[in-house]
Amino acid sequence: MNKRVDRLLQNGLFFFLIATVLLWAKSYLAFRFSFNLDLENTTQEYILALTPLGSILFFLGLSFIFPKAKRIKAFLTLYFIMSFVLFANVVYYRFFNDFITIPVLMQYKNFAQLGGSAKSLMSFTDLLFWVDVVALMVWARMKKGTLTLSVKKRTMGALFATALLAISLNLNMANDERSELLTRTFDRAMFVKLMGVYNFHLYDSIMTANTQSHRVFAESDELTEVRSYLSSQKDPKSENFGELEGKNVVLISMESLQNFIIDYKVNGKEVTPFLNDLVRDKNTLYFNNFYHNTGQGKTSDAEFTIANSLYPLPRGAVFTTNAGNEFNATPEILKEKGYTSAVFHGNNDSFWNRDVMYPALGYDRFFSKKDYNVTTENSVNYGLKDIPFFKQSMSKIKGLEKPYYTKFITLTHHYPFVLNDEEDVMIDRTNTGDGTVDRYFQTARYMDKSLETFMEDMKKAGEYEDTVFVFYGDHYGISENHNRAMAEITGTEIRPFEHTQLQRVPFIIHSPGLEGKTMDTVGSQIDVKPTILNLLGVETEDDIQFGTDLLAKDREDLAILRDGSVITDKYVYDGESEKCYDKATGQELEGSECDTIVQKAQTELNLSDKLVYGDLLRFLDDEEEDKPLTDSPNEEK
Ligand code: GP9
Ligand code: MN
Repeated sequence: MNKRVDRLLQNGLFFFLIATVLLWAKSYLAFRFSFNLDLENTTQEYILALTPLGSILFFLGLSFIFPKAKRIKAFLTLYFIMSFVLFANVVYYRFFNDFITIPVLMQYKNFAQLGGSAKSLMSFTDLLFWVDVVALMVWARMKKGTLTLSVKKRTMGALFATALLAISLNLNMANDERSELLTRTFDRAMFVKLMGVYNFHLYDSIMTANTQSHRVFAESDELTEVRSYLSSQKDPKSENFGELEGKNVVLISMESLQNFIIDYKVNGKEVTPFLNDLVRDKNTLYFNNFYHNTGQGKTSDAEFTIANSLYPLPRGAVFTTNAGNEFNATPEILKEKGYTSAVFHGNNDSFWNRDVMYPALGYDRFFSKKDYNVTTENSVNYGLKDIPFFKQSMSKIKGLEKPYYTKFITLTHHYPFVLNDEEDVMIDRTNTGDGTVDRYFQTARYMDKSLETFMEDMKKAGEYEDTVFVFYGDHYGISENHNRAMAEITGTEIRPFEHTQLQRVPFIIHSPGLEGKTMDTVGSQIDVKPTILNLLGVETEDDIQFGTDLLAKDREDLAILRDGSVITDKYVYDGESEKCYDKATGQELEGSECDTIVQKAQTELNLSDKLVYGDLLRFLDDEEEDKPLTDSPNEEK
């Protein structure tokens, strides 16, 4: 008996098959329980179970390419890599509710800095992901010398044939479920649900190569295509044109702040008392139907869209993937009007590739971690706490030449929403039992306090009167993974309708003398550039931009989100579930009712992507050169 077991343990094919089954089971369990894939029917259950098999057989089978003596080592390495890919996706998903893509991986610097966040995303049970890897290594070690991965050619053929069969069966079934799966690039969850994580990475690699080649082959007539689409759209102008001409601008990126928090109370206490007063101030324009457009690039995507009025990309952060592009961003435009521009942020300058991207956007100065006094006492989580951050920024902003266009990026209200000092805790936690949600209110309260102190300091320093303050929430802070707790917080079940509505972030423009009101016009971060530039009296008619002036009367109510969701004054369409709702009642409608707006969203997102991938704005200079000289307003006579 023992001998038979022993012989089995030395059998390469047996080793291969056991490993395949282990990895298959592990992958299936991870797909099923670590990702929230919204399985709609039993066919999708079967697909999910089948989906890892083909790719596992294929990738592990690659070990046969190696010489016999090295095969076991190659096999174990491949097994380890696949396990690692799976594990990395599981951890990444816990926070980002998304899968890793190559462009995101290239931002490895960000991963290295995740520190506290990464640790809090892992648990002791994660060790289970590695039990099989260790077991196989021990097995190979014990049978070293006798265990070889040599199989008959026929067997090898059978293994690859099975792999091929499994993959094509998978593709067929996936295609029946979703016909345009491979072309709908923004829907990663759908892809993983129907094709699995491993195939997703293969697909992602091909897409990345494709993107790179886009730039090389892009031609200037593609810019004409974008232009003609934009000129076919209405570009209304507000009556407020030039109302804030010559004023300083202070943009404030409010980390992870969603709009539902305005006026929200915990145990009778307001979470954001400062913002609640500010939105009602007579000199404040407050937009309460304003959405974020961000994708995987989070804070940096919001920065990108606000500066350029272009959409961020469906994969990766445009700050990292396309920092070499030509842009026509707000700081650069304002420079021509005599503005000095600067960014203030308490984190490393390389985070999100900002040190490279800011000069490309036309910023003159970037005050980052190295310009601040950052100690363990005055930092938490990602870095310098918001209150000392604003305090220390005062002397820097006072030193800037006027008028200035500045941006302050807050940090403390970032996942996992932790405070490390009793003094910073100014409100109770909620008690949904979901730690992330419960802590969210405490860090939001802290950030609100920091904004209040900043505003007071600006007043004291005499920097208030001539300045326009623009506050925006950068992106959601609480992902779909917390729907149960959020249902408790909002008092209603979170369907795709409510989920889309939760993507609203506060957008506030405040300036002494500005005629304030609350506006329920539907808009998004893409509209910030034209809105601000119009207020400052800067013509943007010829600019290539997808947003419109939020203050224009005959403007179309519209917000297109990066996942393909669309919101108008009538409809809310959720891109992920593809469900259409009545905006006023939240009632689900026939999908076809949303067809027109879905189409428009697709066209706009595709054109914007084409523009960024192809670096099409570089052709603007050529256009300029083609114009007769007398057209140039800057011509020196
Ligand atoms: C890091 C800060 C947070 O510098 O902007 O980035 P996020 O994770 O929100 O994109
Ligand atoms: Mn952020």
